Amino acid sequence: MENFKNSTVYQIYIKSFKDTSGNGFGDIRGITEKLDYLKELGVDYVWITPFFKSPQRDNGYDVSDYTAVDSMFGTMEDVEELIAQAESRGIGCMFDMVFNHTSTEHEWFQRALRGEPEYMDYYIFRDGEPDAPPTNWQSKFGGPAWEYVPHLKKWYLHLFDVTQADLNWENSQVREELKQVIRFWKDKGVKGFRFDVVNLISKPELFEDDDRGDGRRFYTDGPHVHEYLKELVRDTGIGEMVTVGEMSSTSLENCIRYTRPEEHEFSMCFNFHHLKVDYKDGNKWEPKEPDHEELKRLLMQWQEGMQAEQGWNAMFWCNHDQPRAVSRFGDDKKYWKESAKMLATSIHLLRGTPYIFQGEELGMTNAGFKDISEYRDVESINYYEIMQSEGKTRKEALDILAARSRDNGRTPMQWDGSRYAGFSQGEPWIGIPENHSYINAQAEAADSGSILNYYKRLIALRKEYKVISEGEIEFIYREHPQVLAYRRSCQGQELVVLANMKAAAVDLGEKPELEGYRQLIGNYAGAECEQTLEQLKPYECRVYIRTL
Ligand code: TEU
Repeated sequence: MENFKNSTVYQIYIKSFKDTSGNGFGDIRGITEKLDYLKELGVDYVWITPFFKSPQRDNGYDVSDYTAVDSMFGTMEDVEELIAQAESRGIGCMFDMVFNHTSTEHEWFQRALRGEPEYMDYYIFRDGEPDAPPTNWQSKFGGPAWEYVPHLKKWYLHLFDVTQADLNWENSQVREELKQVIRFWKDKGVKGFRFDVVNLISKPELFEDDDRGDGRRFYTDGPHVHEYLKELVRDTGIGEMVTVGEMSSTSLENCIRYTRPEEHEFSMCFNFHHLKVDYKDGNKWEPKEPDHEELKRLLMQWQEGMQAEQGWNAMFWCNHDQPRAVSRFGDDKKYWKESAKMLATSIHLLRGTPYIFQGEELGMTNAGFKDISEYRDVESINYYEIMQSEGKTRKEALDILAARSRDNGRTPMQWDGSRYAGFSQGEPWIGIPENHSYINAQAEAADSGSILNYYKRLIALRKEYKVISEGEIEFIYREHPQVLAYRRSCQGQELVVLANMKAAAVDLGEKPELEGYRQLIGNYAGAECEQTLEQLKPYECRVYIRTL
């Protein structure tokens, strides 16, 4: 069995995990300090978001030197110590490779700006007049995707921030440079990699306008992407390691190719379709209530589609770009514990490798920011202006940010109930929700019914039962509008998962077939646990198992 199938990955957003220096920013030593917590939780890998040299315009996703550690996070020795300490606890480190673009402060871009042809060809420069960008594409963070450089009389492409220039993967020299980066970290003992927006690396031959300025169809899963990934994997020998690609606006067909073993690309990939069910008309800045039927339809489609072709999913609700799942798909007040546990159960027991984003295991909530001065994210700050320029009031824009901003997932890890939540001795770079008085690792470790202890159990079950990591999946109650339900089976082990995704109690309609099963885990305990088989309480989930 491939080891990534029975593994659980924990994502660390370094800036907000643990600060050991007191400057308000998390650091590498902070991660090392908390390795025992992670071991106790039971995770196999930690994916650490970028700590490489960077001007931090996009919190490290704007890298100016791929093989140097940014001094704000520590030193190379700190990184080596972290890798060694993690390994001694059986935890593998996965580093985050941001290869679609570099910071404009990267030496390559600086040399391109100086007009060195060799380095200009590292990026995507196009001729043009100062008032006519090559295409009308919008950047993902708002505004045009092209920036004019007067002294070169050329435009460069940036799908993200203006300080994140897209690399030209058509240039084999660029591909060689990036392979060197992988070899460098691999030699340090890293066990896996996450690849940022890696399905955007292959740009089209011809750059054309789009009716709505949305260039995605031209560069998403682009013409040579599979070829480039195969080459990268082959030439760096990372085929034996755990690799995960972040795939933006991708398709099922492509994700099958990115992950099926005989393609020799990645172990697994992230897609985001299920996290758009609360976008009106696909627009992140037009929130609506989550559409649970659509959520269920998408999960079923991807689970079945990937299974049919031996693809493999990375399963997740949260990351550093997303609002907190319990606030978004659950109820972070009345049914805080129940809904957090239901969300955990439903995703961890699907077919794929589960990812936990720091604090998710505590049921951390959205930030609750009320003023624009509390936000730090470049995308949020840009869209605050854009939304108002498009006619929204300040209040409306702030309400949308409160639901949608990436900063919701970036507040400091809540270690304890003290002033700065045990994250730092000094004032953190971004605010901490008041609920850290009770939503924190210390309090939850001591409470057997906590969300934290529930996660520990789920992670442990994955190691105990092969059916969780390897079982086939089949959905049941397919047409039910609010219950996600499935059966997994593997070599005589069978598992049934029932999850009520909403706050209203619900009837299943007909009794589940549970002859010979026993309950393995569930989110209602003790006296609350009296159950009729065909009814589920608000956000209730139950898992049953039998061995044939
Ligand atoms: O994110 C890719 C990405 O496109 C989204 O998650 C994006 O943040 C969101 O859709 C905007 O609405 C990756 C990283 O995870 C993110 O932090 C970086 O900002 C981005 O790439 C650029 O490197």
